[in-house]
Amino acid sequence: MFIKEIKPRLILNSRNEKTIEIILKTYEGTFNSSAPSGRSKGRHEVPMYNAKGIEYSLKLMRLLCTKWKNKNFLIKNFEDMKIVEAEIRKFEHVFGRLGGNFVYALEAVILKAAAKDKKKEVWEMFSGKKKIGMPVGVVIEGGKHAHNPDKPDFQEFLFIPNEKRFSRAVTKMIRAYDKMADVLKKKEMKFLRRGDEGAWETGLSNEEVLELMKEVGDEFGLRIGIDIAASSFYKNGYYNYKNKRLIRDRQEQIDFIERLIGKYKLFYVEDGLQEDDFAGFKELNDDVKNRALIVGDDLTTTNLLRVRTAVKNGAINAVIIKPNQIGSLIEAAKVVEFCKKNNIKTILSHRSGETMDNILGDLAVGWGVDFVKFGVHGRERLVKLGRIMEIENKLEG
Ligand code: 2PG
Ligand code: MG
Repeated sequence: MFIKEIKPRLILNSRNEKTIEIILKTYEGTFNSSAPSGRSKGRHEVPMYNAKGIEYSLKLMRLLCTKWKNKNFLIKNFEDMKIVEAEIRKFEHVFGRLGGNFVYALEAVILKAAAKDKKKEVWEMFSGKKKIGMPVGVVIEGGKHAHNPDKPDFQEFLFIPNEKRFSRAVTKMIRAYDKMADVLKKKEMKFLRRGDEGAWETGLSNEEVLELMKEVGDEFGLRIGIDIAASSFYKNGYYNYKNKRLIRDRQEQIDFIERLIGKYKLFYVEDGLQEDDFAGFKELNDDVKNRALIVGDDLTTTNLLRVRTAVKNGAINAVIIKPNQIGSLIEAAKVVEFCKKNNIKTILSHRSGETMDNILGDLAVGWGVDFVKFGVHGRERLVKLGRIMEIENKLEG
C-alpha cells in the first residue's frame, strides 16, 4: 500500500470536542479515520494526546506524515499491522508520544487503505472465524453522561436483544428506546433531554429506572444491563450515592448489586466496583456464578496485563474492548484473543464522544466479538450499527 499523501486535521466529535482525523491518499482512493473520546475514562487508559496537549500531538503527527509520504507498507492481513505499529513506536521514540487517539486513528486509516489495496473489506483482513455479536444499547443515561443535576447515579441502562439476526436485534432495540420515551414522559410529565450517547435523561432514581427497564424489557423480550461506572462516584473508600443515606462501602456495594441482579434479572453489570478493586470484582463474580455478565471496563482498560490479572483472579467473565483505551489495534486484538482462549465474553464498545467513523463495525466482525456496545440513537452510533447490518447482508449472500 503506497502512501501518496497523508494528512491530519482536527474535527469535532459528537460532544463538540476537538479530535483527530487522518486523511490518506493511495492509488486506490482516499480514506479517513477519526478517534472517539471518553468522559468517564479509566485511570489506567493510555493518555489520548501527548502530555503537551492535542495541538502538540497534531504537530508531531504532521511531522510523521511528511516522513511517511511516498512510503510503501506491505500489509496483506491484519497481523501485518505490526509493521506499522513498529514504525510508529520508532518515530515516537525519537520525537515523543503521539497519544493513544492519534495512534488509533493512524492505524485505522492505514488498515482501511491496506484492505482496499488487497481488494478486501476491512473485516475480511482478519484470519479468525467471522461472527456477528448482539448489540448492547443504552436507553437511559445517568452519572457523568447526563447533564440534568437530578439524575440516576448509574451511567447507563442497557437493553440487550437475543436474536438470530443483528438487524432484527437493532430494530427491537430502537423500538424499545422509543417506547421508553413514552413511558418516561408519562411518568415525569416533562420534556425529555438526551445524554452524551443519545439516550434519555431522567430524574428518576436507579431503582425506579430499573423498574421501567424491566417493564419495557419484558414487553419486547430484551435482557437488561447496567454500566454502573462505579469509579465516577467512589471516593475515600465509599460509593457516594446522590441520596446521602445510601453511601455504601465495598461489601454493601456488592450486596446491593447482587440484590439488583436478583430483583431485576440483570444479564449484564459493567464496572460495578471501582477501577482498582480486583478483589471486590472477584467476590461479586464468585457470588453471581455466571447468572450475569460481570464486565470490566475501567477495571481492565483494554490492557492485556490488567485483563490477565482480572481473568486469573476470577474477577470478570466479560470485558469491554475500546481500542483507543490502549491506543493500538494490535494490543486490542491481543486482548480479544486472550479472552477467547479463556472463555471470557468480549464487548466491543464506542465512546461517549463519538465520530462518524464506522470501522468499529468491521473490527467487531473481524475479531468475532460476542457483543457490540455502540448506542441506539444518533448518526455517530447508527453508522456503526449500520455497518454491521451491511456486513451481515454480505455474509448471508
Ligand atoms: C463506558 C463508556 C462508553 P466513556 O463507560 O462504557 O459508554 O463511556 O466513553 O465516557 O468512557
Ligand atoms: Mg463503561
